[in-house]
Amino acid sequence: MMHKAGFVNIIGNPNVGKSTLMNAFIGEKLSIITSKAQTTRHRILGIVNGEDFQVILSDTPGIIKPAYELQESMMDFVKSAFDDADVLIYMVEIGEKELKDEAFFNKITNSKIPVLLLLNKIDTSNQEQLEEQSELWQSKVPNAEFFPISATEGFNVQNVFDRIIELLPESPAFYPKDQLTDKPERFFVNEAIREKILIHYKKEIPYAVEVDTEEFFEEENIIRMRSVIMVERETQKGIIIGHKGSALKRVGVEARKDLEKFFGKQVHLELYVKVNKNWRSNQNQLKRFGYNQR
Ligand SMILES: Nc1nc2c(ncn2[C@@H]2O[C@H](COP(=O)(O)OP(=O)(O)OP(=O)(O)O)[C@@H](O)[C@H]2O)c(=O)[nH]1
Ligand SMILES: [Mg+2]
Repeated sequence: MMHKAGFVNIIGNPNVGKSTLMNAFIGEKLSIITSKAQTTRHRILGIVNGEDFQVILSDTPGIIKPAYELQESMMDFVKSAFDDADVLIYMVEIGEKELKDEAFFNKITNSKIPVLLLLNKIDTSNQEQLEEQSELWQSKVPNAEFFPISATEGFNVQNVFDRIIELLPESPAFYPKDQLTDKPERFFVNEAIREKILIHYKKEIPYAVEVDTEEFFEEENIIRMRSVIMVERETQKGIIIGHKGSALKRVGVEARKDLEKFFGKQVHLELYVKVNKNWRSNQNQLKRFGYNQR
């Protein structure tokens, strides 16, 4: 029996639905999803295994012009996604006009590997807009195969997946067949907490936050976790905690519910908040949090 395997890397502007698509392929909430841009900060592998295939998907941060070290490192993850791709998924959304970063855009249009151009969120458009946008994007990326999709509604998602399998090279599996991701359990704890922070706090707060899970201890009937929420300034610490700790409590309760679903087990989650001055611009801190590969 022929076995196919390879890397399928999803790139595009912030907030277009890259993580939503990856989760749809996996059938699990592996990547966090919010309505805010820059939700994803890492390159996250999601592996779909079949008897005769292994699709290794990469969810990546949305493409931006980096303004500080953290964002530089986020864009390094995007660059790395070009290096090992067997199939590139370039995702755009209804209403989007362009990819602002010209260098990345040229890489896509000059790509030697197959590119699938996905126009997402078509559930939000009418027929006329859909036709106009389809034409626009096909002419911008003529080397790509085009699919209008809705990642939330599942429209065309299976067809894209079938095409991916066709395009994959013949190869043995790269990872054990029961493996779902490359990230450790603690990573998903950090992300669940960060998602609630993205949802509940305004302006710069979510972007100044990093989460580090210091303890992850699995007992027979419960997993005990302790995580620290890091902010850049003292004032941000107060905002995260909120009046009598109410805001922090909400984050804890909601993250715990998600984590119980994710791990299929009861979870005890302890949260505390710490100031870590300017961690976003500090190479050593970034390395510690798994960002800087430079
Ligand atoms: N209407 C509609 N909304 C969608 C669709 N796909 C994703 N969304 C929404 O778009 C928002 C962003 O989705 P994400 O999956 O987080 O987008 P992303 O590209 O991973 O974003 P970053 O990680 O910030 O780059 C969320 O509110 C999703 O629910 C879709 O097909 N239709
Ligand atoms: Mg994302």
